[in-house]
Amino acid sequence: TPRVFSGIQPSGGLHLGNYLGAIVNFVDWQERGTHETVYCMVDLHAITVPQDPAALRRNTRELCAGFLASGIDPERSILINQSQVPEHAQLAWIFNCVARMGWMERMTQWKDKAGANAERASLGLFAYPALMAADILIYHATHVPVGEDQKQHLELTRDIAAKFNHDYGVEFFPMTEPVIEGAATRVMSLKDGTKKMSKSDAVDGSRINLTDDAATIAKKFKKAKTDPDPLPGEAAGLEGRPDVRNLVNIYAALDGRSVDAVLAEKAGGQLGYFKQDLADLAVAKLSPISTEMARLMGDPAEIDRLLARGAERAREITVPILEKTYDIVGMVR
Ligand code: AQP
Repeated sequence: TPRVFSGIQPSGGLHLGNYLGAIVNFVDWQERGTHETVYCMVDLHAITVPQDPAALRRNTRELCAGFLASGIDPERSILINQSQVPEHAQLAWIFNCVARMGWMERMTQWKDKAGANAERASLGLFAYPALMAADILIYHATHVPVGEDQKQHLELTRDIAAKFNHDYGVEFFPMTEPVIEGAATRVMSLKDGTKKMSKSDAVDGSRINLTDDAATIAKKFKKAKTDPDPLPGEAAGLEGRPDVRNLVNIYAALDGRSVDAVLAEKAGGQLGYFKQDLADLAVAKLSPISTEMARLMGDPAEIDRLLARGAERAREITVPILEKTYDIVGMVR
């Protein structure tokens, strides 16, 4: 069966960027039914930067609740927590020995996150993309729906697969395709339209969390950075206005319309009114999800049961692929 794999870090709460850039597409692949779909909370990735243990545990369960509330069906998709399927980390070690230092050093996420302080960054942060390649390739997944920011890591995944196949003279790991699609592949910060919306941004007002209530959502959009000009009549008029462009993109994505269609209706409108409309739309779309998340979080034992079951199903796939990999590499079994 052709497979789709993707993951999200439990490094904080889910935000609108994760939802529109990733989860909406995860649900879409599940609904298409053309591929087996595997979705993962990547807790091993989360600890590449410091995490408080209690918060990590809560964020992992909350992320699971977010997947379920957004429409991931644990019967039709395989829903797992990374550390519960040990073959991810085991294959990652092999890939640490395949990937080259120089490849990793060129990763922009590494450069952004380690910054000038690479000496003090964790070894895990440096090796992050090799673990990501293992997450995908331990399922022989061919399609990986992600936001725009993950494009470079997916190219590296192909490089690792190709080098492994070449070094060992096999055609074992497939070439994966990044699937960067949907109306919002790059949702930007509400405080800076040139920076992506992210969990790790210290300013909570920079993002809409899936758990925010209606009043908080309205307040965050109201305080979102914009400029004093009214809305243009078409997308071309958003040139040089990244903050406004971001808000219009979010509106269009939430409403399932094109940016031009939204602007045709709102042309000439003041941003203050548009922000109110946007808040209403966001609340209408997100409040059923946050309500359902809160309900699911009331029974963490049920979430844990579900994840244990997901891990069992996943390992039917990952154990044989790891065994075959070890065999190719020459490990005595
Ligand atoms: N702003 C975004 N717009 C569109 N897609 C996004 N994704 C993340 N941010 C946006 C996509 O969500 C999936 C999970 O990514 P992640 O777990 O790395 O989430 P994050 O919010 O990017 O996490 P952090 O901790 O906040 O990381 P950094 O340090 O990168 O800011 C991916 O498919 C991602 O593309």
